[in-house]
Amino acid sequence: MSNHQSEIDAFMQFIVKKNPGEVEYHQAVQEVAENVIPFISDHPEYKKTKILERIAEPERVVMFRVPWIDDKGDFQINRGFRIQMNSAIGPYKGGLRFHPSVYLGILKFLAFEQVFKNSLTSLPMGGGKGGSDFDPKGKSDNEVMHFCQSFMTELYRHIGADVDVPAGDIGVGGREVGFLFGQYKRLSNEFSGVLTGKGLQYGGSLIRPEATGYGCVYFVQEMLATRNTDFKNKKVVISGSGNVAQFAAEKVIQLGGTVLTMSDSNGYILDEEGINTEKLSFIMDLKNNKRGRISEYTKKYTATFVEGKTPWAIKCDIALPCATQNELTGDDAKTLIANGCISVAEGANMPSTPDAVEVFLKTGILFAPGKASNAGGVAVSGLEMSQNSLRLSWTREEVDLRLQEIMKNIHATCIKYGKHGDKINYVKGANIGGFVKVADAMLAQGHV
Ligand code: NDP
Ligand code: 2IT
Repeated sequence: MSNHQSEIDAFMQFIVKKNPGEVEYHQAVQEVAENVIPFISDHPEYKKTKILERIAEPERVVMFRVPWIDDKGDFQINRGFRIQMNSAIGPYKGGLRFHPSVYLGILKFLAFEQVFKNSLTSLPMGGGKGGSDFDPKGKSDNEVMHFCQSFMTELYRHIGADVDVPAGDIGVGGREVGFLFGQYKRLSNEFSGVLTGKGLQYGGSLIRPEATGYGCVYFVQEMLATRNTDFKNKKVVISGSGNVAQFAAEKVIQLGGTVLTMSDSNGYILDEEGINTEKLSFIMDLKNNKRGRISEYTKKYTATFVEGKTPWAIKCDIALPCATQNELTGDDAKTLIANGCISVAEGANMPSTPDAVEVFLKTGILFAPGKASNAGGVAVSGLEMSQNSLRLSWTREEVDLRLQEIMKNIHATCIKYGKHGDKINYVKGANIGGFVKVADAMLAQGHV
């Protein structure tokens, strides 16, 4: 146990009391506090000015009613949110999540993580997150559009290209960003880079759809290189089948790995032969256009569908959780290790429970926390903002190279702050590496 434990406990009591019931938020803050509080003890300037306490209090939280009418003509009311967490190093930046589980605690955890993640990218972006308890599943395009228009009718007054720049997350992809952008433009009479993840025809960046998944795999490449190995012939287990999972799978296949599984909230498919490029395009069409279920894969290809389970019991070399928070437990972590897994990188935000993280850190496998390994998405969002400001579009190759460079730099930052002897604690490295820049900016800006 760290000799700072009583300080960490006291800090967490303060956080729990101030944010009652927001368990995911407590979890995200605790993980950072465990690394940052011992670090702060050697930096009295951060302690005296209560930087961590300030970082854990959102600068602003907006909550609003989102009324809309469904295809049957019935009234629907959802709740909308935007958490403007920290603007010390740039405009608030972070995605929007549309999922029935959304409430303040989930968005505050995501906004808090985003502050550190965005800092790690080395681009000038503060942290934010938003969304709604709206469930896009089973809704028509028309209903999704009406919802997005109503959501933006309130949100537009709180955002702006130099103020707060939302993007996608769970349940928010190209279709939703398009509807949101259209409504922002109508209301503000302005065509600006106010959202990222836009379509290529209206200011989007090449490689933004691929960026989170590709970035995650680039990060694993860096970690594997520290052990003189790579993706060739590695068995890879992936959860999720949305944006992040799809492009993580694509990059793994390109690098010679074998993708054994993908999943959705109903269960996972196991394809012992490996999901190849052709099979992956079937999944992309199934998920992005037909909006079907992953179980439908077994109608077309030889594979097993395992209902109601996550894929962590499948023997693999590398695991990439790319679905949602707390999808990989301590027991799953033990199973992965027992099966010989050498690396786990989080494509999702906080997919590993604290118990799982503890197992990974104890056994010393190559474990990358989401704020480092999934930062590629927001990094290319930052590049989309730059291109919008310049009124230019960079080529695929140029954006991809910049993304690779950024993931390498994040890996180097994790080493700088997380190396102990021949071991690298990427969790500590990412937390402290992300903290320092934000803390120094806050110090410089005075009592804000
Ligand atoms: P998508 O909506 O495209 O896909 C989400 C996937 O996760 C779907 O397969 C979905 O299944 C599954 N999923 C969602 N919720 C649950 C749940 N409660 N239990 C089990 N499975 C679930 O989202 P993304 O791919 O964009 O996001 C995935 C993760 O990556 C999230 O944690 C997100 O915060 C994170 N992330 C995303 C970034 C981005 O650029 N998009 C950037 C960085 C992180 P189903 O269809 O059944 O709901
Ligand atoms: O969690 C994340 O980093 C995202 N959902 C992407 C945010 C963004 O602004 O691109």
